[in-house]
Amino acid sequence: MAEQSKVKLHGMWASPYVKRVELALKLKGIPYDYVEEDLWNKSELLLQLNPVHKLVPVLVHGGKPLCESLVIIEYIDETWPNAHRLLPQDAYERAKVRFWATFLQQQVRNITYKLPLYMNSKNNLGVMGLSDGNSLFLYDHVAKVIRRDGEVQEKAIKEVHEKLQILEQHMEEIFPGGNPLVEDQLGLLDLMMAQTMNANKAIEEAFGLKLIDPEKYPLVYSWMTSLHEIPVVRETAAPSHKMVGLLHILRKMGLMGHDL
Ligand SMILES: N[C@@H](CCC(=O)N[C@@H](CS)C(=O)NCC(=O)O)C(=O)O
Repeated sequence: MAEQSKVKLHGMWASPYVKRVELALKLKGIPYDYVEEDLWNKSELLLQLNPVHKLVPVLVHGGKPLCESLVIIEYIDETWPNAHRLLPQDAYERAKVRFWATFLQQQVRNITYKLPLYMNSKNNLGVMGLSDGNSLFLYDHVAKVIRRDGEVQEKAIKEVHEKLQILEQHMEEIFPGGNPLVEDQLGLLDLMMAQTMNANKAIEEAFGLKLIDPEKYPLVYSWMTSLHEIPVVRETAAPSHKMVGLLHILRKMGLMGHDL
């Protein structure tokens, strides 16, 4: 491939933000090279590519970097418009998708975890297959559910449910006429939620906690489960044994008081 059209994605294996971008590239059929970043010990290159936020994902197209997952996905959609549209063509529908994308984006915040501290005292990361010195990220409220006990955990569980309730109430507005949920019609909002069921399953396996209750949130649950069944989503998901291992470490660290 000519240098000016090469695509490179800098990411981290567990990052839901990176996974969205990977999905966009795969759905469009765009060949790309993947570079796994050590977020605890960030490379000079990553700092140069994303000097403002210093986060992954970073997409480099023809040598030019782009940061922020939603910005990157819109760029991908506009640069390769002929394959698999990710945003609606109609301006009003596109604005609505952006509204909900912003809502979903505002519900998440990355957390940075100083894994090496834990690794030095317990040295058990090899078992999980994690590289030395990675930082780890999860949805904010969910992270509190995992890493806390007692009242803080109860409050975090309540917050997760409030967010899910808002989504459930608006599902018909978000997907007027239903969401076909077939691979060739996945859109931006699907990409944003694509890893949620994977994380939900890992949380249930690790701690027996059911966060997305199918009875309380039938529409959201069915959206998440159908998404999770789509082959490209499954292929892109982080391996569940690694996710479960990661969750156990996050909880141990949280309970030991290693905080952000
Ligand atoms: N708003 C950013 C969030 C990206 C983000 O939080 N990336 C995390 C990985 S999940 C990261 O690079 N964290 C490194 C750090 O916090 O130092 C996006 O949508 O791309």
